[in-house]
Amino acid sequence: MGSMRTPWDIFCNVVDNYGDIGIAWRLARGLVNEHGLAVRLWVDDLHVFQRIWPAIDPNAAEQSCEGVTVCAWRMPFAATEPAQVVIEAFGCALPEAYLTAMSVQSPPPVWINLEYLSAEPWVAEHHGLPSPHPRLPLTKYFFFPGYTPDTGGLLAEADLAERRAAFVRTGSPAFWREFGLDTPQPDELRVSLFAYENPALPALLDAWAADTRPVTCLVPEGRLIPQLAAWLAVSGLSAGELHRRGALRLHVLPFLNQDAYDHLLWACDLNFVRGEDSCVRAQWAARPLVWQAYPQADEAHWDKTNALLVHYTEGLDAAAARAVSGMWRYWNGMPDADDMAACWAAWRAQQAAIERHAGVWCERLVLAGRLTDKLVDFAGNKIKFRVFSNP
Ligand code: TRH
Repeated sequence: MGSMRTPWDIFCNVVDNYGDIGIAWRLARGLVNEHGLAVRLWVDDLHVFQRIWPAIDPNAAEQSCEGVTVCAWRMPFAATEPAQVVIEAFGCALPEAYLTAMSVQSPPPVWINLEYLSAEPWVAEHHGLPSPHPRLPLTKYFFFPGYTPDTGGLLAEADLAERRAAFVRTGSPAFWREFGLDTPQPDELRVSLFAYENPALPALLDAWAADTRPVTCLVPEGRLIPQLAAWLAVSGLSAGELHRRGALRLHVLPFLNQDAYDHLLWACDLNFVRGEDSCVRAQWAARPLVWQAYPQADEAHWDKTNALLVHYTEGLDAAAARAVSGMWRYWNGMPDADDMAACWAAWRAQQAAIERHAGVWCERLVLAGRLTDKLVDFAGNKIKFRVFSNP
């Protein structure tokens, strides 16, 4: 065990969609860029990774990308010396061989399970709790991201606000041109739409088509395409296509890399986002958003939606708060939501207040703290404690 140890290993099992790898990749980049750490990122599906970061070679067993060592997580897992800090993203279950190797190290690595983000109040109580392994002399700690200072905070680069401000000042005309679009007309609303299949979609598109002002909707290629094609009554849709229905112009964009997707969020007036990472990025964009929570069988996502709504609408006047909640609730299929035409009309009536609030909210989010800093501190404290308890 005398060789150099890679300081951090992150394990990511792509369950579905892009959130697992989206978050693991953002975290890995942050640890390298901002904390100068050596990071190995183990990913079991490099094809999905390549969608959000096209420089990734899906066939490479090991590659260096943006200063991160990206390793294909293949089974059986080759003998590997564990890192000092091991991040298990979303309870992905580390390979047995790697766990065994961790257990014979002295002192053992700091083992952290990075959990899903939720605004629910129980998160703060569970953040940082230890869980001893039932067999091996190892302890896993639960690290919960969250919206309050007593949680693990939110992923954000240190220069995010600065980069966004620079883009907003000068960058959006070039961004629009890249996709063959002009800069928006003064009365035009530009909306990005990233969502799971959603029974509420046709009613939303109807509301936009019937709007009194132009609405341009930008949809990166993905799961919504069949539903959009059905609404447009066309046989299929691909990137680059433009369709008009009433006040609505609908553009299909290629799926963007993770950084370009940020630009889309910064350039739009309203962003429909989903899951976890795009939702947080839309909040950092300081623009109004409508969130579709990752659907769960027992409707647990309604609790998550309501919990974030409670936080998010704090400080908004009653009519604007109702307008935001109305859209979010309808979009998440909640049973007591108003119909979409009424929700959209209410949102439009409150648009200015909702826009102002998005900026205030973004400033408030800073108080939760940055997840990378908090994770590095958390791991550092465990390492210190370990040194003192195992001299
Ligand atoms: O893809 P998602 O639905 O991921 C989900 C959630 O994380 C959910 O909580 C989890 O349980 C499930 O996966 C398994 O949504 P999310 O979290 O917003 O992740 C999308 C990622 O894709 C995000 O990092 C942004 C990125 N993205 C691009 O890079 N380019 C694009 O064009 C778009 C639309 C997204």
